[in-house]
Amino acid sequence: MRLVSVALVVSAAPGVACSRVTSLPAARPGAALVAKGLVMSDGTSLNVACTPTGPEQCFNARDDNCNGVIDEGCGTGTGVLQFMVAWADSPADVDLVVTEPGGAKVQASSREAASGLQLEKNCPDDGCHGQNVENVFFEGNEPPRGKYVVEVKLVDARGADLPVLARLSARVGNRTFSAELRLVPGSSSGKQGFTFTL
Ligand SMILES: [Ca+2]
Ligand SMILES: [Ca+2]
Repeated sequence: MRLVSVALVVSAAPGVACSRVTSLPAARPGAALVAKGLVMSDGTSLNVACTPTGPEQCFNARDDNCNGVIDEGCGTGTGVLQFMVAWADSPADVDLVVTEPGGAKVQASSREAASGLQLEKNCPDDGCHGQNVENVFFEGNEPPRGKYVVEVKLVDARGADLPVLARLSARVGNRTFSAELRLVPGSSSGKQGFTFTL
């Protein structure tokens, strides 16, 4: 009862411009987007619990501050869908390949799909200065619905220590999740990732 009476006093106080509030704030873009039927590749576990570790760090494919955005403030494109792999300063050639519901693949050899899903960078060949990341994101608010396949491939170890350690993160709507990958050459261990339905 006491809390209620305090609230009434505040709202009736002179100078409080209640009339300025004309509508409720809009929901964050992508609030309704949820990854359903998430399946990881064998031997890879998914981390869905975000633990804040401090300010956002760049080029680590981690939502360090747990605000639902991966590597924000780093000049990295983001949107209601974002997939990012980071493998530090390894010389290895690692590729991120995202197949969207219509079957179009976004990857180093075809960096943009008709939907607007796009790959930002091909590392290490684009000159990544020891901060290898590849980032695929969707800029609008209505990505194609259906099944997505997100794969990380070790294309060529190029003399790197094995396994190549990489982190794959995803943002779907307002949630992020991630997985630690250990990539070694070979048909199954050289390709890891997940599928989900939007
Ligand atoms: Ca963040
Ligand atoms: Ca980060």
